[in-house]
Amino acid sequence: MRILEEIRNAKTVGISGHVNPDGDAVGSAVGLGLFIEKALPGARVDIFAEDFKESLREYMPATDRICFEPRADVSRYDVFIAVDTADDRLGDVRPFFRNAVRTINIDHHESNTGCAMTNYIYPDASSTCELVYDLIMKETLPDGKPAETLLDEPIARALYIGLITDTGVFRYANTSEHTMRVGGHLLRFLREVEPGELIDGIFYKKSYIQHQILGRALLESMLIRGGTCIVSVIDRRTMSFYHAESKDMDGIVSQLMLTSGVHVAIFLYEIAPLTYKVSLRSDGCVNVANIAAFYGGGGHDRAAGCTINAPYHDIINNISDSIDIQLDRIHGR
Ligand SMILES: [Mn+2]
Repeated sequence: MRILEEIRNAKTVGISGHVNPDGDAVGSAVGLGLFIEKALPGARVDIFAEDFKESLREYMPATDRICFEPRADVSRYDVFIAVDTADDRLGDVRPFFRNAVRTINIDHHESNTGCAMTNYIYPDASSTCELVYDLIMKETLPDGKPAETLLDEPIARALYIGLITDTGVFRYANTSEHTMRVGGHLLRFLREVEPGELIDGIFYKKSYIQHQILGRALLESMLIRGGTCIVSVIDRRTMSFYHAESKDMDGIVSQLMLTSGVHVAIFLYEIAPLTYKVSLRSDGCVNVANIAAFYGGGGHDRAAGCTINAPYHDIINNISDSIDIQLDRIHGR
């Protein structure tokens, strides 16, 4: 796909990532939006996002350009671009996508089969931001110059944030040689903030509440399946005791996964009575995306999630069974 060809005559362009947006969803929307704005100065570009976490707001460039509510003054976009998701998780702006004259979908989720007229979906990419970078790099501007010349601090920072978010700061298996090259190139443009501060601020810093609830989750965790699987559950009472909200639960499953000997981590927290948000991590021996998909969720081979309505022991038993079935299949039992 050539992005500028796709949107050449557009007067209005809308872009949105998924609901409950992370650094890659916002970064890819902002990075692509700022790029299109520079490449097509005549076009109106609306970048949409749901509200996102404070630390991301602090470091994400051009947050004043983001519409946090759907707008009423455009009834039909010439082009609407869904990034880092299919249209099913666009939330309030989904009608804009469905109604648009042209639709484009840019994503790296394996579960996404392409929901737009033009799809640019590569599950091998670390992040949607990596894909946006690739699209920019292969583009030529109307005056014949490479579009690369439009890369600037805000575009690079937005894309870099997506890269560090989805690769866990270049740690996860989705980090390829290409990802590092992209990161290296983007790094050249970062001026407003030190890369180390950006990574600490977005990735490692936690609020006191977050540290407390993380500590509680670690304390209450259990090893199952002979120590190969770790499980932890936080119920609503515990959450309210620490004044913790859903957003404070981020990163707990990854910390559980850092336990020696563990191949799979399962973290549950209760979002409504007997309704649990389930996060799954794996070192690759089990495909947790399949398990999450079975319960109507999604994600990647090694990191996935779903929401399940059942007592938590049932959830853990069922997921543990699914893990056994997968392992048996691998070992040909
Ligand atoms: Mn992503």
